[in-house]
Amino acid sequence: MNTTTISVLPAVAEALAAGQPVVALESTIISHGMPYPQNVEMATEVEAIVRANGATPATIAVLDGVCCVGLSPEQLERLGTEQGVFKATTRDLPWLVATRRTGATTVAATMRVAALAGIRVFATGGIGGVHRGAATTFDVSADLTELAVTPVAVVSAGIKSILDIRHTLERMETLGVPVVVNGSDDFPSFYSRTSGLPAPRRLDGPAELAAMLHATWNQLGMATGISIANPIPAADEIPADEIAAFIDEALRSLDEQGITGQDVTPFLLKRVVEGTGGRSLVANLALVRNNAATAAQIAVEYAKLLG
Ligand code: PSU
Ligand code: MN
Repeated sequence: MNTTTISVLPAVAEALAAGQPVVALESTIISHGMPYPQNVEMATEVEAIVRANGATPATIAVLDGVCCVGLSPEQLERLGTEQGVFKATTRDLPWLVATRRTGATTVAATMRVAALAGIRVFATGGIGGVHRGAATTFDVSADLTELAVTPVAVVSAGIKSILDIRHTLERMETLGVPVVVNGSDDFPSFYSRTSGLPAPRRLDGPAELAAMLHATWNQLGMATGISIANPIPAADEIPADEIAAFIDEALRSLDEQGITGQDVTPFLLKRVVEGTGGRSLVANLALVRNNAATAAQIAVEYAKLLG
């Protein structure tokens, strides 16, 4: 790998070389998923939580055409404040690298770069999925197709109900992506611990989850990603029926304003934060913290199985 294409922060490279646990973190959530300054505070705090749980954090972004694995505080600030940072999914990586541009990576692109660097565990807030109305718009996140082909375990709080959760789960089944819920029989819907849909499979705690990572890649030789849904802590949850009205309002203004393509998810996230007067942002921050801790604990247990 040409060093001008991918740059791994020394602390991350050392941990990887020593077989120590590393957790990847995405950057679309910083540049396009939350307002400033909460986005930069969140990114900084989440790295500290990963460390406190025994792993090394590696926030991923493309900066001036270089795929960066692990960022400095200045680089995090830049992603949280700079205008014109592209939202980068997998198909955008070659263009950003070739033109030396700057992009914040989605779950899909973060998985791809994490895998290039040898990182197997990744924490985020929510993954993308099948959008409501996808039968006519064809709008299905590349996060799902990336999960099918890239061996990284993604810890999220499930899928926001701005998406079609039932059809997202169907799609992941078709793509052969293992989906497991941590500690619950219900599939969570980001702000809520439930979605009205059952967990496809359930495991309880980091050791059991790490055993499934090991089974997937090391025992069965599968090359897929793994979707780990980690329900928001009960104290932080917004019940599904309370958030539903705000999500419906966001979807209505999406239609009215004719927003399509890559702008859909950032637009909806912003509208829900505005609609709830910031309450959804508080829940969002809480679930990201929770996912970072769980992901670090899984990475620690998985490293033991490999060591
Ligand atoms: N869902 C959230 N918050 C987010 C995202 C999704 O609750 O910030 C971001 C993630 O980076 C995810 C991306 O990978 O949006 C999906 O975008 P799209 O639907 O355009 O694939
Ligand atoms: Mn889309």
